[in-house]
Amino acid sequence: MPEENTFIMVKPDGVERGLVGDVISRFERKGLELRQIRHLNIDEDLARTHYAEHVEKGFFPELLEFITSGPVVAMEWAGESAVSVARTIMGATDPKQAAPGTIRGDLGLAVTQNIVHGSDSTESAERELKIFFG
Ligand code: IDP
Ligand code: MG
Repeated sequence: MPEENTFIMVKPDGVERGLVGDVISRFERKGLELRQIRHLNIDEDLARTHYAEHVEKGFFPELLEFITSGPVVAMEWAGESAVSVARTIMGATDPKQAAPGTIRGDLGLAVTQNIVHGSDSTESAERELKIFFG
């Protein structure tokens, strides 16, 4: 199985609620490896770049308001099939539908404030890691 790198981010709700350690712990215990981490605020330009695929969607104004509302913790994680493994650990986009045992299933209720972002493919991971880590 291929070694992959993926981009994971604790969103403003997760940072505000003190869930950074819980999120990191879940990825560590799974066996993924933390490679890079930074704490930053996302401005509108960065939000539009990161969420380019969503800028025309109806929910984008709400997403923009949310993702720029406070600091985030951006990370690079590595490991075997890291992209899909991380998505499994995160759970479904809507925390109401996310399975128990997943980050979103255990810790969230609202679809916008869903605690964590994770790349959805190796191509997205490469693009997103470049945006946040150069
Ligand atoms: P993902 O984070 O599971 O990959 P995406 O479809 O890429 O989900 O959506 C990006 C983010 O936009 C979600 O994580 C969530 O914060 C927000 N979002 C997605 N769909 C909706 C919606 O229908 N209403 C409000 N916010 C949404
Ligand atoms: Mg996505």
